[in-house]
Amino acid sequence: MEHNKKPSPDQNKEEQYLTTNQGVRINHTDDSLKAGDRGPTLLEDFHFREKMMHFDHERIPERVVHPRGSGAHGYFQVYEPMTAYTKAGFLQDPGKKTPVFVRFSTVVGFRGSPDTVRDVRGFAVKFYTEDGNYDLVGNNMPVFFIQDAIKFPDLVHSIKPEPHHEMPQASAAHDNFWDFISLMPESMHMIMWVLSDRALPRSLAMMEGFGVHTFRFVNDEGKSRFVKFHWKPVAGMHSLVWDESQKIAGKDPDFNRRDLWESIEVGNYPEFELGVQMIEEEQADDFAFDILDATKLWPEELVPVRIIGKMTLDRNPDNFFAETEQVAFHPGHVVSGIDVTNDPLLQGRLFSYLDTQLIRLGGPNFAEIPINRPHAEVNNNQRDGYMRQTINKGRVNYFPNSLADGHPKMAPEEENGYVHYPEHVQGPKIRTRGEGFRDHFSQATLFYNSMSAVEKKHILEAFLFELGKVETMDIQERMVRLIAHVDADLSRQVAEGLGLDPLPDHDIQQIQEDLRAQRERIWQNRKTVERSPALSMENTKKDSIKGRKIAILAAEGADVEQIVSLKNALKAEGAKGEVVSTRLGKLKNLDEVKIDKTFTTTASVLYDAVYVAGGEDSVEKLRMQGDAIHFINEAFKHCKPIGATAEGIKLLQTSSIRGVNLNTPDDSGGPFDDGSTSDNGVVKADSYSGDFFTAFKESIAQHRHWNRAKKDMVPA
Ligand code: HDE
Repeated sequence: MEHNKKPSPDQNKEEQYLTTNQGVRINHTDDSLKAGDRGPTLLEDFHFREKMMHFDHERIPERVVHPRGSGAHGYFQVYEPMTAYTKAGFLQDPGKKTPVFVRFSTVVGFRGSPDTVRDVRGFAVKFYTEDGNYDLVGNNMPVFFIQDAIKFPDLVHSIKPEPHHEMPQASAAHDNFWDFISLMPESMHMIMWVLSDRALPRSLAMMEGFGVHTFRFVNDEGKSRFVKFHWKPVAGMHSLVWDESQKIAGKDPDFNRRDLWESIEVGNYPEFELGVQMIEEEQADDFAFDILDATKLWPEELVPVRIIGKMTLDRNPDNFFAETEQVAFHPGHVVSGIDVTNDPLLQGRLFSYLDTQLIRLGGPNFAEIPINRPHAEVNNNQRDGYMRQTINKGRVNYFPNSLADGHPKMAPEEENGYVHYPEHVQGPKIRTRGEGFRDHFSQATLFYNSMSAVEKKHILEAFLFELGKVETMDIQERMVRLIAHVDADLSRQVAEGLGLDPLPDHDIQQIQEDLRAQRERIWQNRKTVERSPALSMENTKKDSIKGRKIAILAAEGADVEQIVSLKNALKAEGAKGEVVSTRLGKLKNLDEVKIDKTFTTTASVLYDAVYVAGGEDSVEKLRMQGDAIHFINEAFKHCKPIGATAEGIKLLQTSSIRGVNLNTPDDSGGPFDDGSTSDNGVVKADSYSGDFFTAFKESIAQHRHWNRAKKDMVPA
């Protein structure tokens, strides 16, 4: 972990005295300088005035979007030279480690808002390459709400808390947002993503990332290809459920931030593979989407994702403000071999990100803040301005010059001088968009059709939550009509849930005919797919339990061996077992096992799975504890794996879980169905064994067990 750690001043060294900012040692900091012990404070108290002045100015404006974020350091390595496609230096040598800093964020909530709200997640990566900084400023969803940057201020105003009373916080569930969306059909594809489980990542290490826009790769022959960037989490892709997300927002508002921090501290480094989709210039018109439209993705089944490297996050920041808060990303920070396109959303971003740093970081010298400083040498004639750090030497600060022999000089292309791709551009000055940009629904429908039944159900529930909070019926009705353009059945279910009349059949038929005619007109026979399995999280790999947290319920008299065995087995897989009991300390017979949390300090929503250890006395105590029973019920309702061995099974019998076969020799007749064949992630055994662990591990790797038919009957 230490290998790429930068030296930073250690304020707490033994020999260190407290000083003023001028370096004067301080001899007393608990009382201000006064005229007499009950007299007024004196203006000459330089220590008090300096300390207070600094404190008064500690806050800087938070980011207007993405204010809540969490950062991590790491490195990137390419798997194979990408020379044929790009001359970008950091994509050539598999032996080279390029340092990175990543900032994950939510978009809407203020800096102190909870992590687990329904929102897009920012996924911004700064590569400190030898040829200068490259920023891949992406999101965890591959498309965006709007097609043209000029609509961004409207979008953001509508989703932020309403301006008269500043409510709601970190939520889209209010009239302003849905008013705007109901009038912006281009947003429907993104809306489907935002209402899907993708908006509720279980961990920042368990979500995908996307560059969103189409960029260019340019090789050293000057040949350009269109490219889309993907990050694929090595730990697989997993989400929370909505009820859980809302509860976590109260129980642990730092849930995702804590998970990232703790994973890195214990050496469970988050890893993401970098993937690229490439389209040849000549093929750009082959597909039923406009490659410049950021509300469209390139289905992986049409344009495969090629995995080209891996990013590992292995070091936590030393100081949140200095690094995570002051880091400044910009999609225009590109290096030779990577270039932009005419996507009108990207073009607007190319202006916005520099501009925003002027207000946020207070001036044009933010590139000199340590976290933003390139590792490549910086040499130019820019000078002065607020907070200038560099002490430039010499008299020459202009180009061309003869007094410094023309230095710093221009770099020819062979020496990596950045040359913009010489795309031919010509056209009338107009405020309009390409024809293909008018197809707002094909991919919204593609996304919905690619979901599993459970994912579809979650989208419906999300619509009912969001639109259920909308108070203006006109807005709800406009949304019902818009949703009918995506899926007629979904629209009907939303209408029913909101207590509105569904659209009449002839309206639905008309909508479908109009859409069909539009698609034929715009796309003719261009390539498309009906379904894209890659879009469903159900199809993500589920072979690892790395990074998962398992609650171990135990009380006095619990079977120590079972607990220790499980904890060790989990640790070996990169997962963590935490003992949860009625109080802190150690259980009397469990000297080796510390209790990590109590039913007061934690809750089932903070874990991926729960295990009940055996031991007659322990289980008897837990059976008398409403909190322990609620823990099981809630985990069951959220479809989490539940494990129990020996007497631990009795706690499951006492709970309200249903539809699971819990017959044991000592079945005291819990309220569950007999004869059920599938236990759906409830793993139990008469004694703890390797086989039990293997089965439990597999069920944790599955993450959730959606087919618990009777889970809605469970009170939790
Ligand atoms: Fe941003 N965005 N954005 N955005 N964005 C900012 O820049 C903006 C968009 C994204 O962790 C701001 O430094 C416009 C898409 C991330 O520091 C600001 C438009 C994508 C972050 C800004 C977009 C993003 C930002 C606010 C529409 C995914 C956080 C603070 C044209 C590809 C970076 C800042 C961090 C932050 C403008 C749309 C990603 C105001 C005008 C699309 C991850 O400049």
